[in-house]
Amino acid sequence: MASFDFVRDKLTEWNHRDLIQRFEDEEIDEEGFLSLEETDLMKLIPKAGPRCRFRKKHNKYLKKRQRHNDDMNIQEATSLSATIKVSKSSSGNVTGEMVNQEPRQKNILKPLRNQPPKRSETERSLDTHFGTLEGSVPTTDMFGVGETVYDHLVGDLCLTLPEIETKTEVKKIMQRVESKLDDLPSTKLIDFLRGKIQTLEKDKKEIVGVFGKTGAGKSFLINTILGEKKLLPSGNQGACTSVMIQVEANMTDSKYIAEIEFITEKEWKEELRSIFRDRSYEDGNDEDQERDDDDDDDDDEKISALYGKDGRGATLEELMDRKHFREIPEFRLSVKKIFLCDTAEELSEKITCYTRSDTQSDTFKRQYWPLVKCITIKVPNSKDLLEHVVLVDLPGNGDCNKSRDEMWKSFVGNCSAVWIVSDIARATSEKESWEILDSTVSLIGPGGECRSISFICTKTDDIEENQKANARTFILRRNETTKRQVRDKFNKQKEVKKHFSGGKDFLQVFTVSSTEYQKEKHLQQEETGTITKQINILFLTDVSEIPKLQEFLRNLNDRSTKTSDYVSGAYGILSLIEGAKSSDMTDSKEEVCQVLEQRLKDELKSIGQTMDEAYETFERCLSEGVRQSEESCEKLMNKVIAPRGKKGSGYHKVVKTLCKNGGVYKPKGKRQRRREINLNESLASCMIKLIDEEFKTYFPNEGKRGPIREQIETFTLDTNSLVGEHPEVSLHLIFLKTEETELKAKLICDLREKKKKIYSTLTESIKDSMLQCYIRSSEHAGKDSLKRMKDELHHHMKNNNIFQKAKKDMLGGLINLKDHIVMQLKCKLQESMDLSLKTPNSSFLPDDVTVEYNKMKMYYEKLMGCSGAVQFTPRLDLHIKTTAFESLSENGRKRVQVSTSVTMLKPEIVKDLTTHNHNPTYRLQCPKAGIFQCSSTGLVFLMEGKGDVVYKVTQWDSSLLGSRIPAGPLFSIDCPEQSVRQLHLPHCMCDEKDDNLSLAHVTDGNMEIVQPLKTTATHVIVNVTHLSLFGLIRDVFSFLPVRSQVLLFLRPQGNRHQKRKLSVMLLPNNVPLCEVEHLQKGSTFIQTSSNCTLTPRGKYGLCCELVANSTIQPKSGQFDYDYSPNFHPTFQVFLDCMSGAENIRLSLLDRGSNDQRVWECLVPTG
Ligand SMILES: Nc1nc2c(ncn2[C@@H]2O[C@H](COP(=O)(O)OP(=O)(O)OP(=O)(O)O)[C@@H](O)[C@H]2O)c(=O)[nH]1
Ligand SMILES: [Mg+2]
Repeated sequence: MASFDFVRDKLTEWNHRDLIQRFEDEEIDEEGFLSLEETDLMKLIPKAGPRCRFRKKHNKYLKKRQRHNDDMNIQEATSLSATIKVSKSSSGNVTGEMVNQEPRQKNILKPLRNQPPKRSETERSLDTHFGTLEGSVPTTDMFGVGETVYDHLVGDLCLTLPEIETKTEVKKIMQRVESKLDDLPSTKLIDFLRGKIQTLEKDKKEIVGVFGKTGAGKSFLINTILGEKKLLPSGNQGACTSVMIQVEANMTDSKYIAEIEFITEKEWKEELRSIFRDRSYEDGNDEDQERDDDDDDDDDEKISALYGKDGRGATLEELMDRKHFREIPEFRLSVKKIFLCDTAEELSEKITCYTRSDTQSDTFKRQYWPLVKCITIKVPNSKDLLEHVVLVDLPGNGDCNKSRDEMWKSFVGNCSAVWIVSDIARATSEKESWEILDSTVSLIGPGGECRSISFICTKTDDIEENQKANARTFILRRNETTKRQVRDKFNKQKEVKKHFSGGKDFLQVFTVSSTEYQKEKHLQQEETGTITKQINILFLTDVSEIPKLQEFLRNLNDRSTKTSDYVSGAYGILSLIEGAKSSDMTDSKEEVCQVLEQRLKDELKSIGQTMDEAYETFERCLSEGVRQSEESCEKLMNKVIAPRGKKGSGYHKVVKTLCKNGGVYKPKGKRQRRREINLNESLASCMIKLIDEEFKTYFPNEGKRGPIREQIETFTLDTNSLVGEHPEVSLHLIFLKTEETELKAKLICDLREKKKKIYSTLTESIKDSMLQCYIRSSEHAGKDSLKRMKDELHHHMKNNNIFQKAKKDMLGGLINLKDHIVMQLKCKLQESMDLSLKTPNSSFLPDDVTVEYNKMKMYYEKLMGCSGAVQFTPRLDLHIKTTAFESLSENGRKRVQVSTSVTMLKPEIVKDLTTHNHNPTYRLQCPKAGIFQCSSTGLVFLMEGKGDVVYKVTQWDSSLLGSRIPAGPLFSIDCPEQSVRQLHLPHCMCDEKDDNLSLAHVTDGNMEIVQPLKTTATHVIVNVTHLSLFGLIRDVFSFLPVRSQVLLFLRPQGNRHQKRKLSVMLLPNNVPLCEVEHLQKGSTFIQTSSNCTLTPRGKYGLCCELVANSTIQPKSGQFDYDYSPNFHPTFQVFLDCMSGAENIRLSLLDRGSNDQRVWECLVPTG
């Protein structure tokens, strides 16, 4: 009972008393209340408004509760460890005290047990390094340098989990930070931080529009790609999808969800009225009319679907009677109807009457599709393909219903990719597919954002009886021929070619058989033998390219980029918080601010110039356009209102409807052949033609980026360049860098949206200028009304400077675009500079976020790849800022104090000393005393003053080594200024407690063994007095696993028929990448998540998927664990370049452990 009270209290407190009964009916007690999920909320609170309000309060409450639990843990843990420490120091024996702490310990463990049972490897691994987020803070060591922390940050590259998990982990971190912000009072900085965290999640989805003639197999294709036997209703003869359906991933739980959005009651009434009006034309109420039979079919289909026989002869009022909509109260209430199901089949059945028109059904069952605006289907377990992608089944060619038509156009204009589906037997002969392309090209091209078009030829399995004996050969041959024919035909489409540059991958042709694929998949699930499986897969990829379409979606989904964007933004936010705490370097801040403000000004000037050039170019084209349009305006108009072949009188209705509808006549029905008649577009066509070429140059969707986008991409305040000189504000600079990146990405999206609007300005402006005249014209009735309408239109068009105005409006759009880009860069970056560099130290900052910062930084570096890492300063515990040591100088002993933060620097490669048969020589310019790390080799130098460190990798001398073996490269190091005080050499051991590791110091042909000062998780540290050759060695060979890397190099394709060669190298993690790259000149290094853990002298195998004809040699290779100067590939993969796969999936299998997968990644080979 008490737990229902809790629910009642909460609902009352949150002003949701009306829900109490509903919650009680569903028997939601306290536990249920606390674990409510989105799908439950949809069921419990169907209306979006109250649901949103409830969700907000519910989330806030859960966060608060979670935080409270965490804080309790921290308090408990802190007090426990404090007690243990005290007892340890006083008695030297902790046992007795620990026993007394038992009840406390239980208290700590309890909430922890309530956490999700399965914590990821990454999280566990991070926790061992940093302590859990529940409170432990990184410790510093006896030097006060805090190596423990930074070494993990810089060196822990052995995490092998995919980026997908990273996002979940970093989201959790940011939720925690957000909840820390929740309780703080509102200040400019706090509000800014809150806003930033919220916008991290915002993500624009990529839309794939699936077009095609009815019956082509679109719905079945979508089902097959998603691995669902039945999801979108498909199949029956005579039944077809009649509404737009968007399919996306259900990211929250395992339910199949459908959200049905209806048109409004008013809109349906309007549609019925228009059907009635059309019928009255038929009855001869007006002087002249022409009626297309197809219109009647479509209208009748809608009426009989919804009303059955009752619809015949009924009046408008009767049809609007609410009794017809009793089963769908959501329609009347203008809310979405939601279905939640456990299986796809169940959902499919439920939504059929909302999606399909079934003309062949014998018995009447009310169908509601005429009332549906759009359906959204959410599919569980489809993150891989659909997390950032939406597939939209787009039947027909727009709609006569205004709101549906607007939605249809908006989908089409937002498509990143267009799929045109057609039956393979008619792919080139059938007009429909090509007409779809023709009629949508300006919407998807200059007026949209389509980057690729795919022709998908379905039903490849569908063959004649006499071809069955040689089915496979016939199918393969027909696939090939059709692909060629489609490409040839596409290349002849002038209109399409005009709008796209048509790069290499712009048009793709796929041949698929959904039926065969489903059959084979089903078979595979039943078969267990691997041999059968392989044969089937081969068969499938040849005959049905469904896997290629899945790969297409996977690439578009691009989860890793989205994760990187999220992590980069989150890292910036945490850097700002961390940076805001340290306020005592006002001089530096001021200096940096001045430099950045000047750079911002210069960069903006150059963007402004490019935009002005664009303006001038369009000005010229449009002026010519106005001249030509004014000359030929009558012709342009007559093309639409008096077309050849149409009888003047018979065309009366079209012109009248067109005037009533703002210049547009949309034929009714779903038939793809019916093209919209648009007078505004026709009037603008002359101007559009003249700007088309320039528009493609300045705002291309694919291929080149265009000058404006290039300017945005190259814009930079170059904050990295200031880190060396001002390391104390490096956090502020990191924040500014991530802000800049984020803003640029946003501006590129804005550019895309705004260019679509600019393109439609000409037509829109003309529509605007003609609007009053359309209304007047539509009022003409009776005898000669068509002539009077035409005269009215002609007269208005000639006397109102409509073309001049269109030109002005379009140029206005360009000015607006320039202002937007310049102002956004100026204001947003200035705001970021003010917040990070000009805000006085704030006491209102969340509790310490150092742990979160360090974790995020690690993710950031891991995702961005080490070789491309920007200079950075790992953040140590804020309380420890400097470390001191004694230095001997000319003036005697001197105490030197350096910052504990490590500055990552990119070394310069000394060209004179690096010829092609020599290893690279690096020079690291350390500007002052401090700790500096080389981003290429991982070496760390503690400098007692300014100095250039010059170093290279050299060959081990086996006669000096004797029985010892190298455990790292041998570095020859020099520093003319003699200012290196300490050297940290990177190792690759998984366990730093391995005491077989020591350091060899080679001078003048003698090798001295130096015992390390300390070994951290990633480095071996030694004090140095003089420099020469240094390298890590081991006393005995060890078979313990080591942190390793898989490096990939692709040798470019010589000619089209040659196979490409991918070299796969297995190396210890402390071999510098540049050394290997240097030896692999002529090949391209492919950056992937290369880290893994391998066993020295272990046997491994390589597996290559997603490309049909690849060969790998050898079948098994050994991980050598050596540091000889020549690094040879362990495996070579010969790729068939004709197979067309853009990505391949590589996996490394441990032969000694049942072929367990120890590393895998998706490799782009395009
Ligand atoms: N043999 C064969 N039949 C297929 C294949 N794909 C689809 N079909 C059949 O083609 C018919 C139409 O498929 P749908 O997926 O409903 O077609 P659609 O393009 O969605 O049609 P509309 O909804 O009317 O626009 C169904 O009977 C399917 O079973 C295929 O690859 N092979
Ligand atoms: Mg369909």
